[in-house]
Amino acid sequence: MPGIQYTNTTGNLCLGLDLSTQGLTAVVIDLRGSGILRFAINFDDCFPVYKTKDGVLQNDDPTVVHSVPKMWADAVDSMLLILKKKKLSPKIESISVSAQQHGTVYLNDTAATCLRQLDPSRPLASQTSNIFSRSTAPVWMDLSTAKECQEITELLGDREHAAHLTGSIVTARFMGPQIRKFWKESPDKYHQTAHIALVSSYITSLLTGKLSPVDTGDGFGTNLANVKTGKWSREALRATAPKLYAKLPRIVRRDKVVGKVSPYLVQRYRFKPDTIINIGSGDNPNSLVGLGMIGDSSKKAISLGTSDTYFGYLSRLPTAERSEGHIFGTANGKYMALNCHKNGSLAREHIKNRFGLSWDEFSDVLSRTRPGNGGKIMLPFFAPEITPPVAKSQVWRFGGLREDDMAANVRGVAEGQIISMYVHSEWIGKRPQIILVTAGGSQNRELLRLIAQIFNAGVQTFELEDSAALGAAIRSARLLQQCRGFTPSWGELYEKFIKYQKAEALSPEKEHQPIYHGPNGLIDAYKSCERYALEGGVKPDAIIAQFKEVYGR
Ligand code: XUL
Repeated sequence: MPGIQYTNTTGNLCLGLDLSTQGLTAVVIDLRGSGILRFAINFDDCFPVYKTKDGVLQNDDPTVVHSVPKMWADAVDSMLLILKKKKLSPKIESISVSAQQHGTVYLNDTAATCLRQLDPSRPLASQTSNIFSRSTAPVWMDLSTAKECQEITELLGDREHAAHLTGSIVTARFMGPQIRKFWKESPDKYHQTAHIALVSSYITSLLTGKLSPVDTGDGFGTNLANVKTGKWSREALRATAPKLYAKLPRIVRRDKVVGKVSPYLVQRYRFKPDTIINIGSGDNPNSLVGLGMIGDSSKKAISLGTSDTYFGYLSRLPTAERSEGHIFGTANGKYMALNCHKNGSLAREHIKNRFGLSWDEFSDVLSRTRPGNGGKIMLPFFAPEITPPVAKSQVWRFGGLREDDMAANVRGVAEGQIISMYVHSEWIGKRPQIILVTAGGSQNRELLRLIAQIFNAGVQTFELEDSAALGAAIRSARLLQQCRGFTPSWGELYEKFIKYQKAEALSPEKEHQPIYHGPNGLIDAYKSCERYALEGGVKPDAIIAQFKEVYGR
């Protein structure tokens, strides 16, 4: 990776581990800020035995999306063996886990003892394979709980109350509705479940050798916590499933040491016994740190990963009523607002593969096509969508966009996705002057140009695109220093560890602004298409015709 190197070998290393949908990434930083190291493992490539595609299991019902917690244990084992082989593990002083949010891992009553007594001569996955009361874990892409969402909403009163209490309307991929569905469908297995972890607390438990609490970064994305008190809400728990409180991890508001590495980590991978472990958190709250946004609500971020997310820091809870988006906790005990667009990189990839393009060719096509696409608009819901809510996959094409028109489909998917992000993020505070862009898609300069145009904002990218793993590593560094009696400010840490791309921030090109933002511009036309497709509104033909008239076909 350009610009990223590692120079220190003297110790005081801090590790961030990010278990995402498709793989596990480790970022190692040293306290002096003199270098960064990165390692990555891809699930499909490294563990074909689990038969995942893009990190998840195939299911006939596209709304059911699970992964395999045993595979994640295998990935942790492999990554820690890499760190041992590179002679880094004995120098690591502090570890934080980041993980894909919302996934739930169901453990039985042997889990606590098994984790405490792991045998260092044996791999992690094989000796933990009996700790699950459910062998698969529904992940954030699972949208199969529409019925349970409705039931919980009714039990809580209404959507507004649910959003006010828990930070989100009752949301299909969240822990609450997922648990309710499991309880309804498999009551025996539910009652055999002693502990329900989020992915971040499950991975943290593998490191500490004991069941770990969750932080509010991940714990608020559950529909089970009260976002005002930072505690589990008895009311939400009652509306979800019986005897639930005893099965949930403790919830903790800000970073704190939850344990030291287990004897298993010390003996198998050569960690020092006093290496501390921070509370784990979700990938988005970690990205917020890895992008330098704690305390700064003026900037907003877009992560172009498996999911696309748009998020910003909030010092206070928002009060306005809303029907989409989420509030999560942050490392400093405050809040962040987030929208998640599930089709993300998989939809872009679908179009890229459909026309046999490489990513460079995809970008090239984008650079050669005209902003506005001559009024050809795509709503690219290749899979069910989270924002806006779309229950059944369907790709909508308007303005004469033909399915076999390569150039117009490439621009159509990119413009459709970014305009959707723009339109649905209005509730997340003031429009920013700078948008920070991270994750895989941030390498694509043409996508960045499009973000600058559509958001009418400068766009900044980073040397390291793994902002979640970096954020976790920075949280480890801060906690370590805090334990040593000196807590650095977030700003000091950002200065040391966050490196902007040397290339200048992209600015919106003035001449293209009216095409998107002018009256009857592409954003207005897109809104009409969405209203027509998803809400039964009037056909968008007239507004598209006007667009073509003014801005060209
Ligand atoms: C956020 C969300 C996704 C996952 C992906 O609410 O569902 O961004 O965290 O890893």
